[in-house]
Amino acid sequence: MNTKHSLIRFGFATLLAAVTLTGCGQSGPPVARDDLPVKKLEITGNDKMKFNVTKLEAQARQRIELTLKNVGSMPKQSMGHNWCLLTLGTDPKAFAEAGLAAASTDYITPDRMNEVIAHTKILGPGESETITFTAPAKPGSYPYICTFPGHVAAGMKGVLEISE
Ligand SMILES: [Cu+2]
Repeated sequence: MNTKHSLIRFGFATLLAAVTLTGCGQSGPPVARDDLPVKKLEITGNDKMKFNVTKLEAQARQRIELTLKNVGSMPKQSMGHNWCLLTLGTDPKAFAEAGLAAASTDYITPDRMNEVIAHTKILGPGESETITFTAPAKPGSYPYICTFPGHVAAGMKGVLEISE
């Protein structure tokens, strides 16, 4: 056994893994821009199955700190809310319908997690959650929805506008 060679081989394999993980392809998360301030976004959901804002804005690759608060008073089992940001071109209605039975994963089917950029968990009345993520690198109108059954159909959705 040649120790030196296996060490080199190990080093090379590690390098390869690192390159793969940091993502040279499109599937990896975008690298956050350090020259921009963190964008703080706040949004609420209510008992009428509505978000208080239907349009949010951020810049490409900007760090985002988003807080969702459920300002309603109805029980979580019948009126829970989350905030789920979808990839460009994902159909919100079809996405929500695919997750109807996925209660244990916040009504997001694991089959379609590749279409989710970021999401909070389902929140009950008075609860809030803050998530941080990096805005997509590609400008465009990214749909966001509440995945609780029936809420997209009732209009609980909006758009995150990503500019250059
Ligand atoms: Cu909802």
